Amino acid sequence: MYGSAEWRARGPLRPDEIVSVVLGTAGHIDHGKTSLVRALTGVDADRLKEEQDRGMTIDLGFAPLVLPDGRTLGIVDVPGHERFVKNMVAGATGIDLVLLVVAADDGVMPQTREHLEILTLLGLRRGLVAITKVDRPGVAPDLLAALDLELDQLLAGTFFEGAPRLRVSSVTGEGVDALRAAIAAAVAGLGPRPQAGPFRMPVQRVFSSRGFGTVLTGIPVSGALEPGDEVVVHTAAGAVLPTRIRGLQAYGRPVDRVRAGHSSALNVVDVERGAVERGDVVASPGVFRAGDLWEVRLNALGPSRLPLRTRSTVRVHLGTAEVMGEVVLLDTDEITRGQTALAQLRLHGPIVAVAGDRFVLRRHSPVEVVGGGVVLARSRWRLKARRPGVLEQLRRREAALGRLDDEVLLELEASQQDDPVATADLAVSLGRARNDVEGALALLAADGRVVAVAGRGHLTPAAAKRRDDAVAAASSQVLAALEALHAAHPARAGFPLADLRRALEGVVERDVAAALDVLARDARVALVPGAGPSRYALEGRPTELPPRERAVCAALLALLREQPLHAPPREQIEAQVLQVAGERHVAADVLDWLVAAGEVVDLGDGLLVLRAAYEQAVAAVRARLARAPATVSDLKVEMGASRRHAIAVLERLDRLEVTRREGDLRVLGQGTG
Ligand SMILES: Nc1nc2c(ncn2[C@@H]2O[C@H](COP(=O)(O)OP(=O)(O)OP(=O)(O)O)[C@@H](O)[C@H]2O)c(=O)[nH]1
Ligand SMILES: [Mg+2]
Repeated sequence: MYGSAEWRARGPLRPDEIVSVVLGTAGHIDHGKTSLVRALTGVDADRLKEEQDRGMTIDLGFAPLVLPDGRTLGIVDVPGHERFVKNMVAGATGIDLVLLVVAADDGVMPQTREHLEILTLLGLRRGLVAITKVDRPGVAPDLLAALDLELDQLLAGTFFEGAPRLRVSSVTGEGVDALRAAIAAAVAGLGPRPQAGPFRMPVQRVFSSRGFGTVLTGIPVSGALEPGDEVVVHTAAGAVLPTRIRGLQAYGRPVDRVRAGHSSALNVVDVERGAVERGDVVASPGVFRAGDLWEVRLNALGPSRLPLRTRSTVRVHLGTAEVMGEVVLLDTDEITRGQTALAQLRLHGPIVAVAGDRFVLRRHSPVEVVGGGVVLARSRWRLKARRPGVLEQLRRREAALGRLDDEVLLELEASQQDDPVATADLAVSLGRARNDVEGALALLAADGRVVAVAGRGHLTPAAAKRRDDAVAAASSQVLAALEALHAAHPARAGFPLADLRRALEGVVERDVAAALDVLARDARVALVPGAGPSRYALEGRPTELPPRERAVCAALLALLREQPLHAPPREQIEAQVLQVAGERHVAADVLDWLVAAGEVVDLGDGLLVLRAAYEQAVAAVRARLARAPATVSDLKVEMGASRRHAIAVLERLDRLEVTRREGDLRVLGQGTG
């Protein structure tokens, strides 16, 4: 039926026709999982030729189960063979309900236990037990009674304790309808899976479909998608491939929406089939950042009696990804079955994870499940063991799991900088939706647990205090530095930031910037207007020049007056007053001051002229040109200027549109200068 023309001909599946829960099988090899899925659904989930030839499941299989109420439930069928535990873990990701299969004639076997442990580590909460092959000769009532006892023991204390237990035969069909009804009841008890948050789907399978391109399948763990939505694929190599949803399918039929808990197939554009593999993650853009260092709570579990030592090499299964890495225990050196530890996973490749995600660890050699746990946070760096501060931080992260406001607060604390953290960055660090983080921040700010800095982000109150103190200290230093600069250069109107920075070596740059902002706002520092870079000055300083500068000023004016439009260039003028000035920069400062005060006009190119002489020259040019156009040589004579000065004056007048060039001649322009 599934995949058949008849099934597809039923047309699009409406969202309310799909149960947002996926059921996964579990159990030892050959115990009848795939046969039972076929008895329930009519679908052979062993789709690979090799699987059919060998009569054994290798990779994940998928089948839709139509429940008595007409709704469709997704089933993921997993392999029982111990060599394919990796595929089993990938299949168990995203499921909400487990069908544990135990063959009546074989009883509890190693992968019955191992799968149970993996499911427990992954945080599964609900299951059913199917005792298969009850039609087999030799399956007598006393054998079944013994198996029941064995199962009671195995399942006591696990999430299977008290779970429905049904005896079935996939050969005769005995018990299959009752099992279907029990599954429907369990689904009803679970309720729909929440679909809040950003979209995230670990990829289970990649294939290309003719005419459609690349299709990625999996069970979304959060969020929802519609055709046309933009998503990214985070790959094992750390790439982030942008793409868009062309179409969506569930169980081989088109749907107009997929959501958390639907076994989904995403048809994506512009992504090669070979570019994506199982373990990659499809996600809302800009929400998640892959990482290779993760802080975790670790629980040792599994068949092994061997301890798990710190710095062991492990395989980490998270989502559908499997990545090698090292586990560093932080509060102890080793743990054995039943024990727990705080740890850091140092992976050999990046994965996408979010606090609260479950994972399974397998030992590198011998390959066996040794434990698993919960992700607490992404780490910024390698953590050292037995650091009380680190352990305290991790315990607080653990307590904050599932409470977004606490997660946000801890992330702000962990940012360990006294600069505000932008909301977008916080959301990405946490892998949470921006809206949700904004909501949490608003509540935290209202309670005074964070401080908002308009337009920049948020700080913890402690960081805000440190920040205020640092800015206050920087402010005093800025004022002192400006005081000193003004004393050294009384004729200068202000000082560019570069001068201030030089005077404030050792003070953090961003504190200087913040201090200048505050001082300007409080009208204690002024920004001096003028061309070039901004210059800063102390507000309300007397504008009068001190005696030495006044003397220099008089000397300069006298020099300029002597030969108004024939004066030597600036450097020579400065040199000529050096005796009065004492230092070269004093003459330069005073000249700048005269220019700023408007008493001297800077013609550029080092040419200076007294304002009065400049204005006389301009008047002479205007009068001459009012009669007729004239050459530079004519105008030079009219102005009584050197050729250099005459050209400089005329170029300035051209810019002001008082004059205009026409070939070799100047004519009067429109400007009033
Ligand atoms: N008599 C009888 N045989 C069964 C029943 N269920 C399964 N079998 C047989 O048991 C063998 C294994 O069945 P599968 O369904 O492939 O077992 P599985 O659990 O899927 O195996 P793996 O996927 O490899 O772990 C097959 O030969 C089936 O025909 C049953 O209820 N009665
Ligand atoms: Mg199978």
